[in-house]
Amino acid sequence: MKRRKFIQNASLSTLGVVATAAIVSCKTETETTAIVATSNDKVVKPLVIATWKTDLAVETAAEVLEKGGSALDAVEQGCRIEEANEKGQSVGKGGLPDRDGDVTLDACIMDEKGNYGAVLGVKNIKHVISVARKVMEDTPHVMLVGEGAEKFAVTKGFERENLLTEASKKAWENWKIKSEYKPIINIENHDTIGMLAIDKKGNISGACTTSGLAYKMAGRVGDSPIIGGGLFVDNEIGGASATGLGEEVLKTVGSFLIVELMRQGKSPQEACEEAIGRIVNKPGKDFKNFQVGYIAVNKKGETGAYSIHEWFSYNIYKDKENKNIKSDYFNKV
Ligand code: SD4
Repeated sequence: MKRRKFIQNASLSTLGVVATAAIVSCKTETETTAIVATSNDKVVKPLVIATWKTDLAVETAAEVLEKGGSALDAVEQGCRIEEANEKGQSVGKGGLPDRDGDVTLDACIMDEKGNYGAVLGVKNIKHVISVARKVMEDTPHVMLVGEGAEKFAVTKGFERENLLTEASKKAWENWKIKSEYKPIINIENHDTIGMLAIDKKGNISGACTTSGLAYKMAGRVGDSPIIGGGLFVDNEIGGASATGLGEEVLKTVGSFLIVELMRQGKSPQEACEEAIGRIVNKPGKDFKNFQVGYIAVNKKGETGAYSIHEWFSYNIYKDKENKNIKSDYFNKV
């Protein structure tokens, strides 16, 4: 099957309004799927959307954008706030450790050119989102893992530090009494941060950073640092990010799926709902004990969010206001 992609950029001048229209179409011999991109609709920018209650992170990203900074700088700076927040037990310093007591971090970042960088299973370095950016910008690779990633970070000036706080150590010691390993995720309270931003130029970037599942097997990596899983950005279409049980997100390539659904004409909300549907509608899938939540934004600055269960929320900055909003969800019984 032949597949061709046409991208056209055209300047239109209608009724004194100048707008840029990007027309993206994917043609095969039997079908024409099209749509998406900007028209002369009002584009909401700057804009930031991030998983969970992440007021300060979103405010920080918004400040970068309001000063004319890039979406890439905004998502990096925003995510660093959560990485430094020791109270958040699923990101950066203070993250809950794996079953051996090691805090291992995963992160990835994507820019408006479709570039991607990631680090997986990194110990002793707090700002892994910035290390992921260095991988993207300063190496010929897209992913560095474990010790190699840590060594790379140190060569780039990042300092090693103990990421296990007293509170997280205590929680791990309590967990060890029973050592019950269930790869499920509490549906109410998580704070992996996935963030998407549109800057004043209309460019979109995204970032995602986490310590992964608490008490995971040593070496386990979830969706967060994987392109198309925890994050995907296509500057012509939009972006998406995930939180929750990474295994389920990975099996459905959730963030990539959402962006592709938007490319086919779905709104960010419809695309998030369909991506959750792909998880929960698998025959025999017992989704009662795990959570997955998605956020998405399209090129126009329309947003969407959806989760399996109640309790997922997201922060959104637009029209100069930063709000935490409860997401709509699937399991209403
Ligand atoms: C993971 N998706 O490692 C992450 C965990 C998460 O809020 O999002 N926690 O599977």
